This record gives sequence, C-alpha cells and structure tokens, in this order.
Amino acid sequence: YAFDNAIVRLPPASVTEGLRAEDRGAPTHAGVSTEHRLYIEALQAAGVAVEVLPALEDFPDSLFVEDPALVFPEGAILLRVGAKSRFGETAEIAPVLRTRFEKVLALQGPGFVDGGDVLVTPQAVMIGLSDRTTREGAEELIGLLAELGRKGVVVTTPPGVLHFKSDCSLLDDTTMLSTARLAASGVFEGMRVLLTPEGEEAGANALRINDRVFVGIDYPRTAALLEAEGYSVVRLPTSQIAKIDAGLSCMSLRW
Ligand code: CIR
Repeated sequence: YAFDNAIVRLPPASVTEGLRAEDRGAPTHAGVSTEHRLYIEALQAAGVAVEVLPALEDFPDSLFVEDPALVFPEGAILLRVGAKSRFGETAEIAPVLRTRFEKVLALQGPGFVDGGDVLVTPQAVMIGLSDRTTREGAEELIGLLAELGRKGVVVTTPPGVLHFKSDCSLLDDTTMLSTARLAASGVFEGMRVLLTPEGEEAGANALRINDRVFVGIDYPRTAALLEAEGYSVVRLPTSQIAKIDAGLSCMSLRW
C-alpha cells in the first residue's frame, strides 16, 4: 500500500451505459466526473504522482483501469477482461504500460482475469474466481506472477459479488477489511480481519494509500470503525460509480 505512482483514465460520456448487475438507474457523466476528480485529488494529496489518460468513448467502463492490467514495481501484466464489452480495454492500456515498465507480460488465454479479482497482500497475490475470472485464467496468471517473483494463490469470490475486491481491501501488512460473507470462507485465516458493519458491505472496497485509507462517504460506520482502529480515513463520494458496481480500488492502477 506504499505507492508513488498511479494511472487513471477520465470517464467517457458513455459511462451512463456502464455494465451493472442490477439497474438502480444510470449514473450521470457529470456525477461520475466529480467523483473521479475528487479521487485524483485524494491520490495526489496522499503523495502519489497521477498520470491521467484520455477518456475512451467506445468503452463505457474504461475508467476502471484496475481491471485490464496488474502493476507491480517489478513489472506489469496485461489481462484478458471477462466482460465482452470491456475486452478491448487491454489494448488501450498496453502502450501506456510499455512506456512505464520495462517488463510487460501478458495473459495469452483462453482464460480470463479481471484485475478487480486480484488482491495483493505481503504474503501472496490472491486471485478470486468469479463470473469474470476463470480457473484457466487464474492458473496462467500464477505462472506470470512467478516470472515477477510473486506467489499467486487461487481463492473464490462469494456468489453474487462482482469482484473479489468488491468485498475486501488490505488495510496494512496484517489486517484486512472484509465483508462477513467473504471472511466466512476462511480466506483470510492467519490475518487480523475487520468486518464491515451489516448493511455497509459495499464499504469493503476501501483503498489504503500510503498513510491513509480512502472510504466511501456512504459507509459512515465503516469509516468510524477504521478511525477507532487508528487509521487516518479520507471519505470520498462513490454513489455514482456504485450504480455501475464500482468502488474505490477500481479507478486506478498503483505502484
Ligand atoms: C464492470 O461491471 O466491469 C464495471 N461496471 C465495474 C467494474 C468495477 N471494477 C472493479 O471492481 N475493479
């Protein structure tokens, strides 16, 4: 969670057509743009240098740059995103990553992995199987991670949850924030786990950046819990991106 650099991509006007499991109304372009701008400012205030890429109208979900690639100080891995409408986002981010990283590996397929299913902890890189991430994809990714000197492990995402990281985030070297439904699977055994309060499951997609933790403003009990545990919390609006099933980790690639 110590990061010097991040890449983000501006929301296109087509973001109103972003994928969603359940239609709770479309977000507005202006609303998403405001949330995105505040997110960039929060990253900068945390000491991160942010590269802002131009919007891609053909890809409504392309502001969620976390999904088509993984980045580490040692190199980047291009992924094959599990949703058809998002598949082309990898080719758009690839040239950018080639200018930033010497080593850029790529998942060849036929499997799929969304970056939202990949959680980096000091012990391992967890890859959550989901409707987007297949076992074949996860197994190929384990081989690529090994080339970067990282250990990958396959875990599962609770049913009905979009991404593994929709339900958890790393708070420090030994502590996870998790929903009760994900923690119940035992994936975080051996770690200290803080549970999101009932009704604030979506608050589990928080984001530790350097000395602070970003938390959605709509999850006040989660924010209070983290503050009581001594974390310095930054509250950010996420109600617009939540309409298209996104949270705070999705909007950047960080290293
Ligand atoms: C999608 O369904 O792909 C987008 N509407 C939301 C992606 C959120 N990304 C993430 O959790 N990493």
